Amino acid sequence: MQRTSSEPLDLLETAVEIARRAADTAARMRAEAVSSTIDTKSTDTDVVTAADRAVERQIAEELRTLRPGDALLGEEYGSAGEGAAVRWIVDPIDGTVNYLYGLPQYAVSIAAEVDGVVLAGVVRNAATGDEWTASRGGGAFHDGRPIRGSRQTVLAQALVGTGFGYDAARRTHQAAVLSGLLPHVRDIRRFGAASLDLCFAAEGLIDAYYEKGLNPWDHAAGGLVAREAGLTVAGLDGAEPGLPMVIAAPPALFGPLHDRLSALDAAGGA
Ligand code: LIP
Repeated sequence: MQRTSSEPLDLLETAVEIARRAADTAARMRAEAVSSTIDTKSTDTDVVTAADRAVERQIAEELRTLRPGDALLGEEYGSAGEGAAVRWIVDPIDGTVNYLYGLPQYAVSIAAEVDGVVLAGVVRNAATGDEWTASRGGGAFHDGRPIRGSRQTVLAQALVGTGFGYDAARRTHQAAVLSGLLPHVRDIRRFGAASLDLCFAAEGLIDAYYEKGLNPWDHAAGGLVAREAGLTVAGLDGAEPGLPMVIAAPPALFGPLHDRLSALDAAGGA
């Protein structure tokens, strides 16, 4: 039965159904790969790439069946169906290094955008089953429980999440930014999956999060969860969150963190 609604809760229902099946596939493939890698000596990277691609194909096929007129932007296969009002933004496995190592911090992230505005999003930890959801104007939830971000107001007492790119030149600059920020916050946490980092900030498990170099599929769903939990989610100098910078923080912390990151040229470098 094809679906055409662009109502946030209807979009969320579809995203959640698909994300749950996709997360099961990711978990199953990892379990199978652990045994097969030992038997076939295929490379770890092949294992991760195979799972990434298989999960995105599954998501894309289910979306084509349920919502044939919609567009899709996925990490592995890029864009399809340009120009449609509804676009699905998909990261099949966010936290691929964690997936490779078996660290239980990797997620399926699916967001639904209508006319350029994200209206629904789900982030499902494929290792633990933890699931964060949000719909625009409808609040943010962890396993169905309403969540709100941190009430921390002092940057020096803030636990701040971040992440680093893969490119050595970019990591050099990110390390310099980190060393400039570290003396001014309580501490730093690096979990390895942006979508989950944003959900942790939405729940107050960390006080704030920032990262340079995120693609739309990394932050579309988690960014809505954070926004609906009361956080400010933006780039530097009033920009939308995007490749140069994503900052997610409670309003009282956003300014001090933003200004510190701006002074450190956090959006600069490679
Ligand atoms: C990851 C991001 C994370 C970043 C990692 C990596 P991937 O995405 O979610 O925030 O710090 O370097 O880019 O590559 O695992 O899908």
